[in-house]
Amino acid sequence: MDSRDKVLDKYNSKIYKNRKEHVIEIDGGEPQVIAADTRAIPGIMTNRGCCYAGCKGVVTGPLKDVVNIVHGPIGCAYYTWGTRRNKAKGDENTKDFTQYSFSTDMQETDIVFGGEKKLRQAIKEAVEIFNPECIMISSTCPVGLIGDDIHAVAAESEKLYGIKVLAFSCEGYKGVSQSGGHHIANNGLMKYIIGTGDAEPQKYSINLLGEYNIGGDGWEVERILKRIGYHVVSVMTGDGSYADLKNAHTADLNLVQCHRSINYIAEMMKTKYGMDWIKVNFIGLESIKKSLMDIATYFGDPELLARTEAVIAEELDEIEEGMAYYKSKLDGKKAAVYVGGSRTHHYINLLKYLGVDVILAGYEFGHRDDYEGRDVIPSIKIDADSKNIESITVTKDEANYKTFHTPEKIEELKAAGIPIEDYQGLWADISEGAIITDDFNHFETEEFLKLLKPDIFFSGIKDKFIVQKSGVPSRQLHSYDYSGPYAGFRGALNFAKDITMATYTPVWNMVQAPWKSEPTLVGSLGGME
Ligand code: CFM
Repeated sequence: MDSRDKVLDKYNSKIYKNRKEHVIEIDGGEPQVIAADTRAIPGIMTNRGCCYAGCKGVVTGPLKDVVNIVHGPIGCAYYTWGTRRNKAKGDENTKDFTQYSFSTDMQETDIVFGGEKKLRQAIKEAVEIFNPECIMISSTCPVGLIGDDIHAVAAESEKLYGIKVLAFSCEGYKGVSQSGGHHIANNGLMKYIIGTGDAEPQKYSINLLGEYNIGGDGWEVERILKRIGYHVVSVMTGDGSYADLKNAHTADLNLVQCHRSINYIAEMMKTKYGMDWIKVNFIGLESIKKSLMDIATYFGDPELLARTEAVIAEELDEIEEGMAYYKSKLDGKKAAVYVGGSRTHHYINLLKYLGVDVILAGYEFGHRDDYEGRDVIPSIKIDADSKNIESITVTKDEANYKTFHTPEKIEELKAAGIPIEDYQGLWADISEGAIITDDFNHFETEEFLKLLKPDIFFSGIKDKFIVQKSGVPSRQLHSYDYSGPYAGFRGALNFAKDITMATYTPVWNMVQAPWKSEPTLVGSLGGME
């Protein structure tokens, strides 16, 4: 029996039937189909979050000049505040409210008699104290259950205060994971914000989508892009702002880092404004080089291409010695990588470069296209849960529609390997023999850990400590623990250093429960010791 079968064999027949579709072993033959984006089994310790977490926690929360009011009990606001490490900095033109956690703090009486009054009061206070240009309201579970009309309150407040007020019906229970919340947030930003600004278009301007500035990743990517000569109109949404987002439609090209959380905006902007998008990955040296060259090739200016090559060479030069050292320390190690919906793929290239093989991997809430590539999208079954999430249709904006290239030129660029409106998914880079578990749970994590014995385990706070207690070092790939950035050239060096430190720390060999080596109960029976 191989490892996959050994783990699945421990389930009862009902659960086995479900999980066997989600756990697969990569073998080079036929393209493999995985079950994804379906309901987790009740009672299983899944690592997923909720719809509200995807909307407020991931997409709208990082917008720094927005007062994000969480309409609900205090815990929902508190636990989506700060822990994701989406860094932001205000300046003389842009306010930064990310240091505050805004909540209506619903109590039992609000649940019984309705919470709209309290929400109106919260908006009033926020306007009086902080004077924001934009407020976003996110619903938590009880709000949906009692039927507070947050959209009506938003519309009324918008008139009353003359500012933008958006409401998101992203109750935690909607959909099967945080993925539904991404979609809801994308819809709101697209409907009410993108395209409302009047900035003048600039040369070689881009939007960076699906980059949330975790541990400063976005800042590092922006530094490189600006060095080459691009004008970054907006970043969605790490260290992003309402002020920048309004003008996103003026850019020439959308770069998509996290496909899972934001492909909706990329697609809608293509339809509405004619803007192409390309899939990029700024994690791992080979990926960064390819992404930067792809962007320059898209614009097609020889000067820009030359400048890109020069910047790549200089940036590589800076980290070369360090990377070679860490590579010599890490070569031959094995890793498990379990993240949300795109990082698992993003880190494979960097790990490979360092000589680390990914033997176990998975997503919490990826869809089939995140594993198998966008070609499978037409064949994905729409079920009741996905229908529960609104999918909006946008139409051409005649006034702002522009295309950078002719359809012929686009075909030519695609044929040259530029991933225009394309994403190949995790399958493109995962090693033969690796085990993939979709919507991974704690039971499978522990069982595979015992069988496959990776040298390092990349995951999040929910399983970090179980893994470490079993003697395997773990780094959080969601928050980077207290480190970062990991994106860009300098980020790659930070990453290599952190995982070298983790794997060479002798403490992991000393982690053993005391009762495994010495008796913890001492007693006597009938006078005998
Ligand atoms: Fe995109 Fe993300 Fe991810 Fe994600 Fe996330 Fe995250 Fe993630 Mo945690 S937006 S899908 S919902 S890359 S918070 S910054 S690390 S699970 S793999």
